Amino acid sequence: MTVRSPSPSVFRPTNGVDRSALEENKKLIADINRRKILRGTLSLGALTMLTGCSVGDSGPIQSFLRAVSSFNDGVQEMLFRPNHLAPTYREDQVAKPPRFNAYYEIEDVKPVNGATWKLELAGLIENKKPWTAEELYKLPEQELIIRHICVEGWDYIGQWEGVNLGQFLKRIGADTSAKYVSFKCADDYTETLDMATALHPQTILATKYAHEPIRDPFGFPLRLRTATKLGFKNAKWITAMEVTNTFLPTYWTKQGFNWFAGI
Ligand SMILES: Nc1nc2c(c(=O)[nH]1)N[C@H]1C(S)=C(S)[C@@H](COP(=O)(O)O)O[C@H]1N2
Ligand SMILES: [Mo]
Repeated sequence: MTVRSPSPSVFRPTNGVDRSALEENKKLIADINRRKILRGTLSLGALTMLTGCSVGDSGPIQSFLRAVSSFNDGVQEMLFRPNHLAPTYREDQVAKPPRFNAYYEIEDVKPVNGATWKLELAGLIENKKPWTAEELYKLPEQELIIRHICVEGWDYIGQWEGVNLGQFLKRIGADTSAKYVSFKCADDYTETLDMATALHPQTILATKYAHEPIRDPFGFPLRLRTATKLGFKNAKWITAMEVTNTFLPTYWTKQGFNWFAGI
């Protein structure tokens, strides 16, 4: 599998925070604090727009963005409004097909065999019986027509259907007072959601796109879709779900990105 690096700095590991960048940008940080953090609207996208700097740019500004971004996890989490709904869209605005992304090229997607696939359950869950795709596709579906926003600078409106994650967590007897719901994927990607986002009314385990089973590149047979998070939080090709109080580093936090990644 070839690992893609469209904008090298995005994929470069963080070697700690560049303090000089922070010093230089003290005034800007103070400004952002006042104008954005207080309104709870700060995201990496907003930050890059504010600074007029692309996420692909290299140099100290990257470290600066990362520092402010990770500093914001706690603040964003505190300000997250559990029942505040993100915008939804009309069916005629839906992109067909959806737009593909992964940390590798579409040619390198390894389709998952829906007939043998199982969703494994772990951690603070009473009934850890694995689920087959057939069983999951029979659950009551919720529709979401929402915007997908990728930190690489593009977005699209998509129409998704699948079981509401909060309802599924209750069905399997998950401890919803735990801190995190984390996902493992067939391609070794991992993602973790805070429990408030997992229980948000616009978070689903998606099985369909535009009324058809999700196609291979987009996460067949099961992926996450949440309206309140950036693209990378939406794990595709999920193979296991764990309810836990332990924070597990994820693919993008290892790249230095903001974990909460709210939009
Ligand atoms: N398993 C897995 N899930 C993943 C990724 C990935 O590389 N592997 N990429 C993430 C990123 S960065 C984005 S923007 C979205 C893209 O979803 P889409 O292809 O349906 O648009 O999937 C996310 N989920
Ligand atoms: Mo993304």
